[in-house]
Amino acid sequence: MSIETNTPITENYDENSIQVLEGLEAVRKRPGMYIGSTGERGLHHLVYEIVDNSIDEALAGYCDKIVVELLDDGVVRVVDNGRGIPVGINPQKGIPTVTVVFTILHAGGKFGGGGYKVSGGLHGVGASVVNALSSWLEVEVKDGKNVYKQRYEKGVIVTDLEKIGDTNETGTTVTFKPDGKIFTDTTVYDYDTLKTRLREQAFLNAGIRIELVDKRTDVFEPKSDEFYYEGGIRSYVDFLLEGMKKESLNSEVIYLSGARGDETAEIALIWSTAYDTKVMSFANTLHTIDGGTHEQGFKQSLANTVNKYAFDFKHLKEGNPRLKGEDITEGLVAVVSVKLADAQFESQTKAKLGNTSIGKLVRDIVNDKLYQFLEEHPQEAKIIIDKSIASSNAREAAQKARDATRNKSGIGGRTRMPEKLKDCISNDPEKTEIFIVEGDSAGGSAVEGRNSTYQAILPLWGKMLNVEKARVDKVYGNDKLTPVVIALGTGIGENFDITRLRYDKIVIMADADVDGSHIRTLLLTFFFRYMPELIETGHIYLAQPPLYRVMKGKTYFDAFTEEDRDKYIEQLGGNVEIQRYKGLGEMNPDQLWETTLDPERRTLLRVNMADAELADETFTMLMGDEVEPRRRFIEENAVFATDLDI
Ligand code: TSJ
Repeated sequence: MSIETNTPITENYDENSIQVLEGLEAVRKRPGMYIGSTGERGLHHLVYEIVDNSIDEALAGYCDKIVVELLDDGVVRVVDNGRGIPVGINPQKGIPTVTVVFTILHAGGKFGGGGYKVSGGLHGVGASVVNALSSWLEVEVKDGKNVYKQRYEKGVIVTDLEKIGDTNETGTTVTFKPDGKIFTDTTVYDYDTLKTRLREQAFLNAGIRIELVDKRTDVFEPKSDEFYYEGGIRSYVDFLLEGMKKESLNSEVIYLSGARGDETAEIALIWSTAYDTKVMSFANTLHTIDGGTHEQGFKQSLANTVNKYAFDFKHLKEGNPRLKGEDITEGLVAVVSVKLADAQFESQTKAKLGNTSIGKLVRDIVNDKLYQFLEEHPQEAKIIIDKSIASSNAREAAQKARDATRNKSGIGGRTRMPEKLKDCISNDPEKTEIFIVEGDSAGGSAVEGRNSTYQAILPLWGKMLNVEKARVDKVYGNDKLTPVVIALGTGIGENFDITRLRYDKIVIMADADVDGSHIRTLLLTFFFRYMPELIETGHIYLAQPPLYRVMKGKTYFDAFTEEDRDKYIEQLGGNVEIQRYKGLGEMNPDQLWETTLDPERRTLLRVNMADAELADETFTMLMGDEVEPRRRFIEENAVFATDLDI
């Protein structure tokens, strides 16, 4: 049965109806113009277009639950418990509003009671596009009294809006099957892609419950997820932090928000031990991948506010340089979410917000409220400022090393090698090795004991550092690493070029004591942060000098661990002589060759990324202010070792 007030559409084919057909015809002719692509992305976009409408209803305060179901045959169903799309006759078009929504291009969001106050550039426009690109689509509306239903095929009405039952509930259900003739690559939805997007929407709209249910029986395991975050973007920041597997530096997420007129902005942020920055920005819950005024306003005012506080509260003295934005944002995890009536999107991908007023709102919020937060939480403020200063030091050290390599590799001339480097004769980068040796005396023995054709020696730090006193960050924060960078030849950071590597194996040779561990940690951290490709391609090794020599008559074994030592004692039937090697510095050249340098007899440990990451964490810990973990490190004297390479 059809509703009484409604004249059957078929009897009403006037100019409007022709426009309708022409409009949706255009969508089918050039789908890419409306949904970006007809590939996998476009296919998923259909779901977002529909769900966005339910989210708008939730933002308007009338809906708190949205369910997305994946059904057999590529069919998707979206259900919400909002007011239901209005079924009354639209005065301009003379047909039910719900029919307008699905058959007239760009009708969404601007129909009914004036649409929504806050609506994204794309929100609400998509229902007719989805309809046009679906082999069929059915909408059901519950208005608290009746259940209405209408069906379309390729955007064309095939049944009038009919009453199909009674109800005391309200809500909208849309079920559709994307047209395989349009989506020629694939019509199979990827659960995880939808999951990521729906979770994001739940974060951005605190208090909305979004459920994703995979009901496909053909190929897939049934699975489901439910997203509901009371904390909104605060929870999002926590979630991002968890995903990065880094520790937070602040005790909890900092949350700032404000509104002006019909514009609102909220910001959640926290600093972590990471070295990169993760700032995600959204406008009307759309991810602005290319940033825009809101994100730029955030970063600018963040830098200004932290600097202002640092100078006002004497963390920086008059005359000190300002902390740079990139140093302040190191380790930052933040979500910026703004809502505004008339969002303007720019850039090719339409993912950059252009409204200037919202940038100002964000700046004002950060300038006021973040400053206030820092004033009220001086310990948190100190953590943030210390982190920025450490980042600034590390950046300057890297810059120095970079400059050093650049200046010395001018056109025409060969790079001048560091004075300390005792290079090998061969320059075949497939066969040569460089030993980075701790201390001068070990360096001397190594130079004498090596195979000078293939083995180069680079002693670090003439006199052994008492690193415990010097603090690792002090070592890192100067140009002591420059000779290493120059000797390797690759450059660092974005200038890194592995084809210029001068040696096949880079071997860190340090004692098995605390100082040795510090040096391993330092070098591995440096390689990890500035030359990770060296580790990924397996060029970095740790030398394993033995700890004991177990002798009986003319027979002897070198032991690298205490277990090994005991094993050899047993093997030789006891009554043995045991020599303990105190350190590399105490070995004579022959001993060093036999035990540590000779490719036939030595043990090398190849460093992998996990080892280096661990070193990076250890380094961060050593740089930090906590005394207990430092003490523990010194006691345990960590060794980084995995793949055995003999
Ligand atoms: F995309 C869509 F149009 F197909 C769609 C819309 C799909 C789904 C699953 C839900 C919706 C939708 C629309 N949910 N809730 C609404 N709400 C309205 O359209 C609505 C209801 C009442 C009033 C009013 O002023 O009384 C205004 C609007 C816009």
